[in-house]
Amino acid sequence: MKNKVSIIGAGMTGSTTAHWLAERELADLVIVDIVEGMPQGKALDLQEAMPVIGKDVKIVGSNSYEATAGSDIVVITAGLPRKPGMSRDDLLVTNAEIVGKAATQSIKYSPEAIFVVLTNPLDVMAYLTLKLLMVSPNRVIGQAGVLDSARMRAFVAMQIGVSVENINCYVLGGHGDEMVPLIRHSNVAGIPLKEILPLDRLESIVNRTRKGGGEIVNLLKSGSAYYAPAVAVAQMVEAILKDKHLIIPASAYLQGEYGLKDMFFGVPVQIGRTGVEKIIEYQLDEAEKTALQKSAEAVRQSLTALHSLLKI
Ligand code: TXD
Repeated sequence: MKNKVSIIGAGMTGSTTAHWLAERELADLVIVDIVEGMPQGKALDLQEAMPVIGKDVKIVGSNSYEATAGSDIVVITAGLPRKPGMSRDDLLVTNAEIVGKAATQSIKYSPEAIFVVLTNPLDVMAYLTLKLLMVSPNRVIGQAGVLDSARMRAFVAMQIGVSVENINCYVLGGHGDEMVPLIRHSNVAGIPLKEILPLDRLESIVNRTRKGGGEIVNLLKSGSAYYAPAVAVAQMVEAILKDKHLIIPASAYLQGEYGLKDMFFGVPVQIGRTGVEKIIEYQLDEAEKTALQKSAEAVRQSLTALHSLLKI
C-alpha cells in the first residue's frame, strides 16, 4: 500500500516540504490549510509538475482534515512565522492554539500516525502536541537539529571550500539562540573541525549558526526560512517511511536522558518506522554540559509560559 503523508499548514514551509517529498516519490501527499483555495491551488500546481519529473505522486489540497485520513505521518507546520525583531518564543500564544487544533484534528483521522512538528517555538510545540495527543513519546518528533546542523555544515563549507558531503556537524539543544553547536563532535572527512579552523573562525561559525534563523528573517523581512527547514523535514519523513534507523539531531521527549525530564529538547535520536527508536547520549565535557543546561533552561522558561497558558 502506498504511504500517505499529510502536511498541516500549506504556507512556505508546508508547501516546500510537499515539494521536496514529491520529488522523492515517497508517499501520496495531502496539504491542509485554513485559507480557502490556497492548499488546493498549491496541490494542483505541484501535481501538474509531476509529469515533468516523472513522479507518480497524488497530491491533494484541502481545508478539511477528512482528506488526511489514514496518514502514516502528519507534519505540523501551521502557525505564524517570525518577523524581524521577534524571538521564536514571541509566537507561543498564537501558535499553541493553532498547533493544538492541528494535532487534535489530525489524530482523529490518523490514529496511528507519527507526528513531525515544525512550528515554533519548536520544542514547546512538540511538547504540546505530545501532551494533547497522549500517544507514546516515540510518535512525536520536532524538527530543528537537522536544519541547525545543516546551517553549520554550510558555513564550514563556505569557509574551507570542501564538499558539504564531507562535513559533519552536530547541533544539539533547544531550537533557540542558546542552541549548542558541538565543535568537538564535528569533523571534515573524519578530521576534527578544531584541527582545520582556528578558534576565532570556529567561534564565528558557532555564532552564525545560533543566529541562522534570524539572519534569514532579517533578510526576507516577511516570513522565515523554508527551503532548508522543509528539506530537513523531508529527510526525517524519508527515514521514518523507509525505516532507516537514521541517527540525526532532533527534538525528542526526554525522560532523564542528559539529566532532563518531561521536556522536548534537541538530542541525537535514531529514527525509523516507529518514530524515535532510541535517544543517544553523547559523552559531553563540562563546557558542553553547561551549554546544554543553559539551553534547557531557556526551553523550560517557555514551557512554564505554556503551562500557565493552557493549565497543563
Ligand atoms: O526549524 C524549524 N522548526 C522551523 C520552524 C523553521 C522554519 C519555520 N519554522 C516555523 O514554522 C515558523 O516559525 C512558523 O511557526 C511555522 C510555519 O512557517 P512558514 O514559513 O511555513 O509560515 P507561513 O508561510 O506563514 O505558513 C503558515 C501557514 C499559513 O498558510 C496559514 O494559513 C496556516 O499556516 N495556518 C493554518 N493551517 C491550518 N490550520 C490552522 N489553524 C492554521 N492557522 C494558520
